[in-house]
Formats: sequence, C-alpha cells, structure tokens
Amino acid sequence: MKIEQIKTIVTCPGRNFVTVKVVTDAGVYGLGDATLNGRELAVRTYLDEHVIPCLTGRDPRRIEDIWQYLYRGAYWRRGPVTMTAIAAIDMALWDILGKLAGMPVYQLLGGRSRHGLMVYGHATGRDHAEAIDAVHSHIAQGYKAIRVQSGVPGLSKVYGVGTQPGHYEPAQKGLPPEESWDTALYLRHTPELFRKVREAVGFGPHLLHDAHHRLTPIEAASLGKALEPFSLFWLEDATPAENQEAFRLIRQHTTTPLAAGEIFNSLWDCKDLISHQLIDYIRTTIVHAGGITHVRRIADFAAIHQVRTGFHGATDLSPVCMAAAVNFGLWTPNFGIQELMPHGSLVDAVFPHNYRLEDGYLVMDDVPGLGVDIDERLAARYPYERAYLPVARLRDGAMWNW
Ligand code: KDG
Ligand code: MG
Repeated sequence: MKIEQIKTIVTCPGRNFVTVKVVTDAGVYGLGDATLNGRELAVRTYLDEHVIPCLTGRDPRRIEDIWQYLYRGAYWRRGPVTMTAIAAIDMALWDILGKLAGMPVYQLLGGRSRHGLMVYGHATGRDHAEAIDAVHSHIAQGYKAIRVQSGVPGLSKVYGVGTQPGHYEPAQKGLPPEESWDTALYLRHTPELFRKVREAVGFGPHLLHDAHHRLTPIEAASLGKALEPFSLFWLEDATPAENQEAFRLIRQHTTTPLAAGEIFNSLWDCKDLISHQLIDYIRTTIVHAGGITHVRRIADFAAIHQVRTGFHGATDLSPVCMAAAVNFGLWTPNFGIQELMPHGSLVDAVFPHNYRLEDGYLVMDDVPGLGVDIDERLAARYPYERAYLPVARLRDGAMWNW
C-alpha cells in the first residue's frame, strides 16, 4: 500500500483552518489538522515544500517510521511550524489505519477508558454580572466545568473576553490589534470575580481560569494563593514557561492546581514541569505537538508523575483535531479534562464529524478512523483571510507577554 497523493486545504469558514488530506492507492484517505493560529500559511508552505514531496510512495501504515523520519531525520527539530506539520501527517495516518482496520482510533490506542470526555466551556463577561450570567447559562446547558474570564474595570479589553456577549474568537481579521495590560488591576479584580461566582453557584461546578502568561512567577504565586478559598480546578498559564523552573516558585506558595502547555510543541518543552511535578495538567494538544504519536509519549510520561491531560480546545483547533482529541481522551488513562469552545454551524458543515456534546461530555460512536471528514467544495467557497491574535502592551507602551 502506498501514499498516492497528499494535499493541503486552506479554508476560512469564519476563521482559518489548514487541513491535510493523505490519499492512498487503496482508496482510503485520512485527514489531519495543520492549523497554527496566525501562522497558517507558514505550516502549509512547510508541508507543501518540505514534507509532502518526501512522503509520496511510502507505506501509510508505517506511522512510527514516518514520524521518526520527519522528526529525527530532519536536522531542524521542534518548533511550532514543524511540529504542527508533523502532527497533521500523523493524524491523517492514524485516520487511515483506523479506516483500514474498520475501527475507531481509540480502539487502536488500547480501547475506551471512559464513556466520554468531561469538557470545560468558556463563560466570559465584560463585567462580573455578565460573567456570572454566562456561568449560569453553561450550567443550564449541562457543563460540569467552566472557565471564567471577565473584563477588568480600567482596561478597555481583556484576553478571552469578547466585545459582544457569547461567542469569542481569539484571532481577528487583518493585522494584530494592540491591547493594553495592567497586572495590578487584574490581580485586584480576579479573586473578587471568583468570590462572586462561588457565591452565585456554590461549589458544585468546577471552575477554571486562564492567566495567559501575563504574570511573573511571584505574581502568579500570589494569585494562586488568593484563589485557594474558591477551589479552582486549575489556574492556567500563570507565567511563561520557557524557563520551566519558574513554576517551582509558584508551587512553593499555592495549592491551586496548575495547568500549562497549550503553546508547547514537544515533550522537551514540558519534561521538567512534569518530572518535578510542577504542574497538574498538561495542555499540549495533538495538532501542535507532533500528533497522536508524540502526544501519546507526553501523556504516558505525565501519567507516571500523576499529571493529567487537559488539552487545548479553542476555536483555532479544527474539528479534525477535536476528533483526534476525542479518540485520544477516550483512551488515555490519565485524562483530566478537555477544553471546548464549540465551532459555529458553518465550520461544522465544512468538517462533518461524529463527536458531540452530551450532558457536559464529548462522546463519539464506534466509527472507523477519527470520525471526521471535510466537504472540499464547501471549503473552497471560503478562501484564506489574514487574521492574528492581538498583542499586549503595558501602560507605558512596552510589549508584554501574550
Ligand atoms: O491560538 C491561541 C488561542 O487558542 C488561545 O489564546 C486560547 O488561551 C487560549 C485557551 O486557553 O483556549
Ligand atoms: Mg489558554
């Protein structure tokens, strides 16, 4: 059996997605997500120019060998563009293997460990009252876990909070918008937000919060401590993790569980965080870290250190990645939680998929492969549109972490 053709499909049904389609001479094809928010065309070019020409004619069932060829074989390793490209090919090959076997990918990984993946949704509000309304509405929809973000008085715009109530899309059309940031205001405001949310809904639902790398280690430690009475499921990306040791300081001061890793691309980005048990949840997901083959290694390494998975699942991860995440999460013994920012109906029409949300859990049927497809004719109607995440500046104009 041979890989006959691989193509990259770029589409923008509301936001940009890059999809890889690997076609075999056995009449079976597989799909992989290659979307890297704001860098979509860099990944497509890497695939088209440097990966795809090397793979045609190879046996698609040699998933491990193809992974090693693309990672170990290349002089230039790691990095978001490379690892997203490898991930897309890897996902597509697992999809093909599942279809050939007539089994879902979770079955190939070792079978189900659970009936579904507990997800967390996003409750956002421009102020506390709006955020609390959004929490109530998530509870009414069956969510068991809810991430809460709110506007900060004195800041015109805050990460994770849309300008309109409801749906929030992190990337915006055109060049990167600039937002201002003030850590002191945020730190004053955030514990108060969670005090009010707990007062409104009690301690039943799990609550989460994303600090989006905006804090220094000591600021993060102080926030974690201040949030302890409200019993968070996790505090995410409390500080940048290029220096993994930075988390040790946070850990010494607070028992609020910590999550990190949505921007990591390999085990090497989280090895120390995991082996020193400086985090509780690893967020590195399939599309940005070398696919199922590599993330399985991360999850297994995490398991022996009692760290659980908590994959990134914002709207910039396509339904192809979500389908892979659902298969993975049904299997992985140390699954923790899955982020879910549901896509709109147009994205769902471009990427018909089997997974669905039922009472706060993502479930899927026993379908071959990943259980996701692409409507290429519909996709072709929505060409790429340049879009970026915003950048953040401090009050004095200096650039800050995003
Ligand atoms: O591409 C970046 C977004 O997905 C990110 O800003 C969202 O932080 C995020 C999250 O936790 O979903
Ligand atoms: Mg995040």
